[in-house]
Amino acid sequence: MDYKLPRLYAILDAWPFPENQVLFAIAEELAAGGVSLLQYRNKSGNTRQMLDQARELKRLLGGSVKLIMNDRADLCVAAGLDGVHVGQDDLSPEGARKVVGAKLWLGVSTHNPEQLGAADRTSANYLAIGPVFATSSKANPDPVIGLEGVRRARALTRKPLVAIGGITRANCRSVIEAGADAVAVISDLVHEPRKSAEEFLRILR
Ligand code: 3NM
Repeated sequence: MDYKLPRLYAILDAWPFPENQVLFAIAEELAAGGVSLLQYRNKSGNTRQMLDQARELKRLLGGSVKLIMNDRADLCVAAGLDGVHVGQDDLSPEGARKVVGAKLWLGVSTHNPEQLGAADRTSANYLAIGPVFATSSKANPDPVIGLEGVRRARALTRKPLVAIGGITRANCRSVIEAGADAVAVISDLVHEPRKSAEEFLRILR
């Protein structure tokens, strides 16, 4: 299995889009714009809704886009997605690994050097660090780490490093230059998904 990350890691956050139609249209636009790694994130849906939405994403995009389930290793397996991403309050990385098995992708969110160091010692395939900049897409975000935080994280791990939080087309290049392998983005992709994805990928080429 190849764990090389594309520069752009799109996150599809379900809560602003109660209509499935809209959610799936955004996902398809992202794929049309060149997104090849997409996380499905739903902090408010019930389990059945999440399973149904994840299965539909797989049906629509499964051939061309790697699909990662946020938080829920069980739903990752049930929907046949490509991996799971866990945070500090979810199943532990090794707990999630037991559920998804050796072959699927496992990502772990971290917010400071201690968490990053601990996650580096797990079987995670990539690590996320953030928030790099201020974000309004997450409830109760951890303190902003800035580009300096990305540089510190880079020095602490050889695993692929994803930076997240407040990343836009305007600042993404500085984040990669600080040592991140990829940027994960919610809000700066959502309004014109195809055009924004194309622009991110052009800037980060
Ligand atoms: N996790 P936007 S910041 C989902 O710090 C998430 O781990 C973060 O959204 C972390 O691109 C964040 O709109 C929100 O800022 C990212």
